[in-house]
Amino acid sequence: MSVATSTRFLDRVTPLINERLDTLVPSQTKRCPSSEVVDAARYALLGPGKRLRPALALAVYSMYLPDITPFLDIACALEMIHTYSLIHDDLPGMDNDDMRRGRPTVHKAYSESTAILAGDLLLTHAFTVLASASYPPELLLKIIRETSRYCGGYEGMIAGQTIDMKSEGLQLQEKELENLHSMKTGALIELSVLLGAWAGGASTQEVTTLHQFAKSYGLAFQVQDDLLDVTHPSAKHGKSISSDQTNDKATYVSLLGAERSKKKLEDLLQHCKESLKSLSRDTKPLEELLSLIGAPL
Ligand code: GRG
Repeated sequence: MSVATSTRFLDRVTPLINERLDTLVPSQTKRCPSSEVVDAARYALLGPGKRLRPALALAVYSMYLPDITPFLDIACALEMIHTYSLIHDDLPGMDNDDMRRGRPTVHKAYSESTAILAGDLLLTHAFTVLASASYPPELLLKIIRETSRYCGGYEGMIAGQTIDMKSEGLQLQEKELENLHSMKTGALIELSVLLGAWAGGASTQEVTTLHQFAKSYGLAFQVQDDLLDVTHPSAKHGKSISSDQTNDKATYVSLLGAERSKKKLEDLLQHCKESLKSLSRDTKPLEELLSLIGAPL
């Protein structure tokens, strides 16, 4: 399955990702009849997300190998992990959000205990999917180890979420905010790019350049998210008030103000473009995914 045609990259890969997610997380198996937790996991996973993380992984991979078939399950595992983080982030004990992806959050549509288990299901099942991919054992081991590390509680997404929760009501310095976001939101974005690069066979230098791109992309994504929270809260949460303000979160907008945050966003996007220019590859799919966060606010 090659994705090198003229339509938009995201439009080409989204149906492939959605179809595969539906198969990888079935509503029932031979040994396991349908259950509410599985239904809840599928409700969250198959909802209308942008599929940004698998698309990033596939965009990087396809710069090296045009047939994305062997890598598709690994890209889908990233979406499963992302969806788990959203389900848990929305819980009353965390951000307490009622709406996600334009629909009631999982704990609202089902129950709190079902939402916790649905998130757990997606996280653990993602590792089953990764471990079942057809790659040489050494590469697979690296993919599994790094996925665990980037999502984990020491230097990954859980560590970022922990700092985020502890920082509510506090005014952070810019470096502290950057550290928080590079783990909470950035880690999974970096991981997506790195998995595409490793599985695609990028050189050490290309991996370094792509990692720099991913770091700036992840931060730009977060600055944009903070700006959207105040400029277009209903587009983001389906509510007319800022969720970050309600939860007393430290954000780029509260720290730098809207104008300096916009300038920071521009600088980060510029760095992303320069990183891509230095790769002698077809970077069009990545440029397209970059333009998703570069849209004027
Ligand atoms: C609960 C372990 C744990 C971690 C939660 C990533 C995260 C950590 C929470 C998400 C909270 C949040 C709204 C962060 C802002 C950036 C972000 C991840 C937005 C949602 O990502 P999109 O816009 O969502 O790619 P879709 O629905 O399109 O996939």
